[in-house]
Amino acid sequence: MKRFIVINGPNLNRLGKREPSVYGHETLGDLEALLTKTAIDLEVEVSCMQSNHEGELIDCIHRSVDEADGIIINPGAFTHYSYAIRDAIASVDLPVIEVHISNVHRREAFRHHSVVSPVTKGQIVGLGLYGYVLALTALAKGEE
Ligand code: DHK
Repeated sequence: MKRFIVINGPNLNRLGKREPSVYGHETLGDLEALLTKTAIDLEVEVSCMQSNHEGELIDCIHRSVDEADGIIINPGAFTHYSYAIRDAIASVDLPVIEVHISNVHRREAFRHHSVVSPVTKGQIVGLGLYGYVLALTALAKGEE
């Protein structure tokens, strides 16, 4: 059975409490439950991690080489400036899909640029938690 890792970066543990007009009312637990249900429907395995620490996110990306067939990542604000996370993604030979809950292009200018996008398979923005469902579906049904 294919196995996928969902990695959420800084402040995403605050989902549900954090700026609900931007990120919605659902919690990280709600997201993980949604992805667990989606994985059952898709007949794949999913595991989720969240960290507020860049190095822990990088370690998880590295470990995924041995543990997963693909990665879904929302690097939070690291999206916009972490060359270290970008390089970690580039170092693993796995399909990686970048997800953002909000439509970053409608927000502050610093959110318009992602330094990780050039090393990902694709990017989904602005579709709320459903973006993760779409990413998991794409990886589960993809050829890679
Ligand atoms: C989440 C964050 O924490 C922000 O720093 C990004 C992203 C946007 C999101 O929409 O999921 O700018």
